[in-house]
Amino acid sequence: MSTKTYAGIPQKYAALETSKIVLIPVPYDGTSTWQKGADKGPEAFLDASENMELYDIETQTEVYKQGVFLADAITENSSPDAVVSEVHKVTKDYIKRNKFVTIFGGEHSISIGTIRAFNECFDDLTVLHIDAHADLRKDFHGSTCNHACAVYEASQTTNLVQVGIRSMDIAETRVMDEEKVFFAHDMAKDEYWMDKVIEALGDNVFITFDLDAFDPSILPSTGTPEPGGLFWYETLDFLKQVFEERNVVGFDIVELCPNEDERASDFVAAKLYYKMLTYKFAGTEEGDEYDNHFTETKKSVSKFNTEEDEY
Ligand SMILES: [Mn+2]
Repeated sequence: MSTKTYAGIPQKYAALETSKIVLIPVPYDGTSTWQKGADKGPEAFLDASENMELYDIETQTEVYKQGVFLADAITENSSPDAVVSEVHKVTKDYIKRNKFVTIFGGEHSISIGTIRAFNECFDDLTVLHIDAHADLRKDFHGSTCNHACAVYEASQTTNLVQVGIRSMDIAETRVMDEEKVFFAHDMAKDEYWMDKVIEALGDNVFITFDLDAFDPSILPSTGTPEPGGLFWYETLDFLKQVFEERNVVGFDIVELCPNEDERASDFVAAKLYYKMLTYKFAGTEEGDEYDNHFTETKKSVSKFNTEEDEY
């Protein structure tokens, strides 16, 4: 059995039983259309994480001491549908073990599986989708499990809020709920965009973070870079607010497409992941129990059937 741990943390913080956090790597790149290589993302991310300092200056915490279990990578790659269903199954299994579940891709199609799992386990889920691309196509190149379709299902089954968008097809305007979309060109001129996004979020929030949301000047190594993206400190300010003001139930980070000649992107991804864990657990003592409050049978129809609630 491999003794590799997340970020090289000591084994005592890396056991499944005692870890509050689970990290599932999904090295999959079957449907990307431009630069290939997102299948190498998890390995580059884990390498960078091992070379990262684990004390967070901002919060004066060491979040790895909450326990981070590095799950076996999901290596299914026989078809986009098979990957999505495996990701869905594994993610849901760990949610049901009462863990804070995080997933590192891989290309964005894997999020169809992660979102489905979280949506089945948490009531009235909001999906906070941070991305350069709208990803709202119902199908693409003959599959509903393509990276260009990453949040179509979420748009139909959850409260989908999209942030950083600056590239889409005109057909996607028919699916898009413009009141819940924050376009990059508007955000650049609106000093209140963070408050407006947070207002649009329900209590339970799953974050799907496509790294191409970042400006290519700070993260060039991604499959489909787009100019005009997010910068580091505004991203952290925003995420910190989301974690403080809402119940973030889990997250995924996708689309790191590593380049041997440019390793800074790997470190941006590693640090982003660690910062998100830090914000989640900043107020939690090491010895505190963690309860993710998943619900076995989701009352997904409750908002359309409120009669029972009235009695
Ligand atoms: Mn994208």
